[in-house]
Amino acid sequence: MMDRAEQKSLSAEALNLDPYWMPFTSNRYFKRHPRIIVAARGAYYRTAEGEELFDCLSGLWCCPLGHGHPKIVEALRNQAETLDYCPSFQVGNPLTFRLAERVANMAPAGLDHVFFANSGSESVDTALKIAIAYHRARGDAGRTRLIGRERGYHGVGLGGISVGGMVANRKTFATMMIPGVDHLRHTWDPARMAFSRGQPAWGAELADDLQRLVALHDASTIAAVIVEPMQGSTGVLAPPLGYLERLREICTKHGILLIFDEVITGFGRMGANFGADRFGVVPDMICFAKAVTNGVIPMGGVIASNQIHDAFMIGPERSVELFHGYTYSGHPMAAAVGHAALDIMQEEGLFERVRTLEPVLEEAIHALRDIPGVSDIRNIGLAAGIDLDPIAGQPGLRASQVFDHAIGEGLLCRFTGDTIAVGPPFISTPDELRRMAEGLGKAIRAAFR
Ligand code: PXG
Repeated sequence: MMDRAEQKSLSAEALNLDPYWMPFTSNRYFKRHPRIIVAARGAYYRTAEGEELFDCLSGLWCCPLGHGHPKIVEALRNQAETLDYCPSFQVGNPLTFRLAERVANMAPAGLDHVFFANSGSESVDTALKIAIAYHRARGDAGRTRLIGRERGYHGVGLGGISVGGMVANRKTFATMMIPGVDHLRHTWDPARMAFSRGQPAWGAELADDLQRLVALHDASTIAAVIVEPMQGSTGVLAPPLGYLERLREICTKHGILLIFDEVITGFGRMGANFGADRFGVVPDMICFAKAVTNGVIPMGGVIASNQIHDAFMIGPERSVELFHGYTYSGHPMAAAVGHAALDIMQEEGLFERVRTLEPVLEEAIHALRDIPGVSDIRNIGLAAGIDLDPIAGQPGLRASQVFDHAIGEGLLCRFTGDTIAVGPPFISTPDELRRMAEGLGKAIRAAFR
């Protein structure tokens, strides 16, 4: 860890903040009120001012094993010395083959093929392209329509925003959207499911939206449906009981591919390998990213069913089966970190730990329900969302005030709109989860004072 003088040299006053155009950030506000993180260990960040902040969202859902894990540091160092890069086009390295095997082994039976990308957005665009190309490879090129869901987040690629359902990410780019996309309704209905613990009992029938789209367009025009098994970015919406099962049923009946975007739910967040395992529904493709490398080196990918993969393995042997891939697909540094991360998850029994922490988080977070201004609280796996009454005419301001107050409570939390989301590291202790919830409670009270 760095000493004080070194730390000060990284403080906001010592930096020119202007050149860096920050992503998904209010740049002008930030640069007048900068927050600089200089170090991280375990479940805590350290700011330039020396504050320790609990990592309430595991980075951006991507660092469930905590920061600075010695096994990951070692894997990085060794890999940088052994093979820092190698192309994945027409050559390969052993680590990436082994990681594909490992990821496929963790996925539900029948999903045995892994295509690597470098982010969630790339994994989504990859899955959508595979879906379209799959039908075409089978002589069913008329299946081009894609179906997403309101409030869905599938990254910021042009495919991802097209099937996504976040209005702010879509409205400016309307002319760039891919054509032929429909959306299912989102699954949140406060009148029927406010303050749900786990999966809401009502809402399976919302999946019948898909049946209506089939009736409208005919199944022969529909390539795929993409949903997050648990909607993360929109504020942690668990799937209603029976909903994913119903989607699966309709997709199977009509030859439509079902894609689960498991960029957040993959690798343990739901207390199982994938949301597919937790919810007992097997999709045709799974998108993953984030936790697979504990967020240390970017990596993402798509796990495809054997049926999808095998449909491409036709034509001359020397032909390229899928014209798609990235310079950094299957990057050996990412693969090395991926192995280390999966080792840690297994050795430290972290998915079981998530299952024991889930009721602790549930109790602690639902204890905030009577705070004036809290309109809903939901939780599933090691994740929870808290909705706050907005300030009239200024959406997002209330939650951003809570964010500021939470820093004073030693918490780095995440807000989107007027929702606070938490997805703490799997290595958190029950006490840390309780302290997090209490601190959030204080920050919410302060914002409504
Ligand atoms: N799919 C899902 C389900 C995601 O949650 C992406 C795709 C895109 O991943 P990349 O790696 O391209 O960012 C995501 C990303 C939040 C938050 O606060 C969520 C994400 C990213 C940043 C913040 O909930 N999810």
